[in-house]
Amino acid sequence: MSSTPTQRFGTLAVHAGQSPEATTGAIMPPIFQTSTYVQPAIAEPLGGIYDYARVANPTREALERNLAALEGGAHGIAFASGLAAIESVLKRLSAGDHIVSEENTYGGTTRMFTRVLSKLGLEFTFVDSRDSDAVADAMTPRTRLVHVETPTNPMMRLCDIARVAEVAHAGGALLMVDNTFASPYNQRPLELGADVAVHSTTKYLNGHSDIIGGVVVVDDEDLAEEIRFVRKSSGAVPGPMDAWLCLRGTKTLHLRMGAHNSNGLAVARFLQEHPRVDRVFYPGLPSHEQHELATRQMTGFTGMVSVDVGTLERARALVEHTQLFQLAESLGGVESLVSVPSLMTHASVPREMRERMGVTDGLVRLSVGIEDIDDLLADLDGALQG
Ligand code: P1T
Repeated sequence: MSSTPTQRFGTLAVHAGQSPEATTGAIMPPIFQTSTYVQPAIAEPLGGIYDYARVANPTREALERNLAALEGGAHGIAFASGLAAIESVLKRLSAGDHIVSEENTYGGTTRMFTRVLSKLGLEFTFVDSRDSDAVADAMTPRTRLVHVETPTNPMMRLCDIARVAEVAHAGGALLMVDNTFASPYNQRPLELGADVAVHSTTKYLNGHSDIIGGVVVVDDEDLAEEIRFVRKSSGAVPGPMDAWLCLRGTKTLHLRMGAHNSNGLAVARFLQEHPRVDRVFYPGLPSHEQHELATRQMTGFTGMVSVDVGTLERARALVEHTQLFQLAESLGGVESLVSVPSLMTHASVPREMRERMGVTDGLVRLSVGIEDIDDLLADLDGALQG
């Protein structure tokens, strides 16, 4: 079935980008587990593109069409990881170019910017993108890209995408939004004015904690071509089996996100009232300082909840006493996970930068899964008593 822009999200999740296989009618896209393709004549690949699987793979293309439809963009370009997807957009730039980045990104993104790409001559300024004036002030004549994450990992800070898109464009730069935490079910950056939406598909899009992957979604044909060129030249492609698994995951994205959103909100409300929790960071709570923006640019608030329990000892006690919430990095899978960002996902961020953003030793991050909510609340209550 081909999809049209008039179809709604759940229909796109199930069908977009896929049609029955021509020879047999197989309803699921085949896994084209091949590295190369036989060409009928020299340099005349079938379909004009199938010459080598780093360049083109039909399973990957089905995933890309599906993800582009979900993000409301024209082009999806899949990668071997979320970091490879982000990196591809920066690899379009040249030494001496300047990037303004939100300071509270995933720790691995900060590490790539400060310890890998800055060595190649790209220059970064890190800002608190909750404040669009801070973004504007950081722009220079050499700024080519503004990169934000919203909600941020792990502080759940928000960036006003429409406003910061205007700031970026006024300075002649593109806006890239890491939409991993929200998922396209809850937030669609391209519709708000961003030029690039990027994901770690490892998280909500795949949703089952069994692949590493990434995707870039853009509307602009020339930009898509540039990013495909970077991928072809650099090589960070996902394998066909992982592309197929992600495509299987996206078929239930709308159902899973509905459950993540409602469980996330219930956990946030419960922890907000809990005497052993000092602070809860969740954009869906009216107490979140950007709740008004959250309700304006998001339609749901995800299963990601961060809490400050005061000290590392208390954080340790909490994460070591949960039974259902498993202690692990990553997020967005059907099962609930818990982590201590200062020692895990954000350990590579310098302590001073970390603490300025609120990533204290007592901060605990929850990825609330889709289990029965009463069991999840009982698990957290028990661990907090322990
Ligand atoms: O792990 P990878 O697929 O390369 O994605 C990197 C990445 C990018 N953007 C965001 C917002 C992320 O959270 C991540 C990965 N994050 C974790 C592994 C984590 O536990 O936070």
